[in-house]
Amino acid sequence: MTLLVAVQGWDAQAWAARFQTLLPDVVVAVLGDDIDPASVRHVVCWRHTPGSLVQFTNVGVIFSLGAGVDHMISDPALPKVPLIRIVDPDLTNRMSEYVVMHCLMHLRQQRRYDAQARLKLWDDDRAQPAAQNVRVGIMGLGQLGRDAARKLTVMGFKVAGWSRSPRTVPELETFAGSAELPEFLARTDILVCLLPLTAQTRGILNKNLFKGLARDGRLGAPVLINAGRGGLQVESDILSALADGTLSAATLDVFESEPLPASSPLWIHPAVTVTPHNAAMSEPEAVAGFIVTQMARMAAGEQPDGLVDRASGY
Ligand code: NDP
Ligand code: OXD
Repeated sequence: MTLLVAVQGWDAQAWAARFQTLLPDVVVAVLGDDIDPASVRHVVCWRHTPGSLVQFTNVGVIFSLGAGVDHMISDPALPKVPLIRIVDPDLTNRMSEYVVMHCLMHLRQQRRYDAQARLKLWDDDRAQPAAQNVRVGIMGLGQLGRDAARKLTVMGFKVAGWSRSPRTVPELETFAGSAELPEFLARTDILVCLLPLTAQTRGILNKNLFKGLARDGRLGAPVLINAGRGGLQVESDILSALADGTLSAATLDVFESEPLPASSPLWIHPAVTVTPHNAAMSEPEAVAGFIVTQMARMAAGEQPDGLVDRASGY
């Protein structure tokens, strides 16, 4: 029985070594190794080349090495077997650190003070709003969105969340579906996007949506933080919204094209913070452990965590 590592952009050998340590009795191979395709029962993948898994006709389950599964579902030739994604506290905590940090950076105007420091400029005359007067709206109330919401609430922000289906989350104002999106946006000063990329969400962060954000907030104009997927955002609309004051700033971890091309104006825009799609990196220790646990559960006939609903695309 073989576990196959099919990854692009990450160190496949390092992942294979980690799985081999945890599964000493299993053959662990990397896509491209000289193996019998019929021996492959488990595949772990991250941005594999579409079509490259069709040869593994005995595969029983495919794991994403991340929380997102758009990189797998976009492959029309993906074997029709259960898909499992990462639902792990290590990854969740990393994302919440990112979201809380960037909400605080915008609240406390840290980019402005960085720029002032480079000029040795001592200017403390701008008002500092309190977190309790700033409304954060989180798009996506899944594993990541709910944890970020809880931690932002602890920091004092007024937090609300938006999801596809109605969700009840203790101490959180919630909105659902396209009918309640306008009301959610109208009460939001910092928009945090933690949505999956699906046919329904592609391009959702566009100029019409930005125009619906609160115009009476304490940050001057609304702020966008996107750590979901680049395909959710229309980058030309973000740039024009920053230019005409519809948005005051953006923090972007994900991009329409990754790595972000050197020609993108986002790199050097003074109101944009760019991070290289590592808001919540998959840490091999934690993620491989999660996958091995799910393999054991499935072998025992139990329901695994992180089962993906192919129909909804996440
Ligand atoms: P979940 O599947 O747990 O949650 C997804 C949430 O999005 C759910 O609340 C779901 O609604 C909501 N949603 C989905 N489609 C729609 C829609 N059409 N309209 C409104 N809401 C919708 O995902 P996670 O929280 O675990 O992860 C979210 C995403 O974060 C991942 O898919 C991935 O793209 C991204 N990510 C990015 C990382 C990075 O480093 N930048 C790291 C990890 C993840 P409902 O509750 O009704 O189902
Ligand atoms: C993920 C990611 O989906 O890192 O986990 O983007």
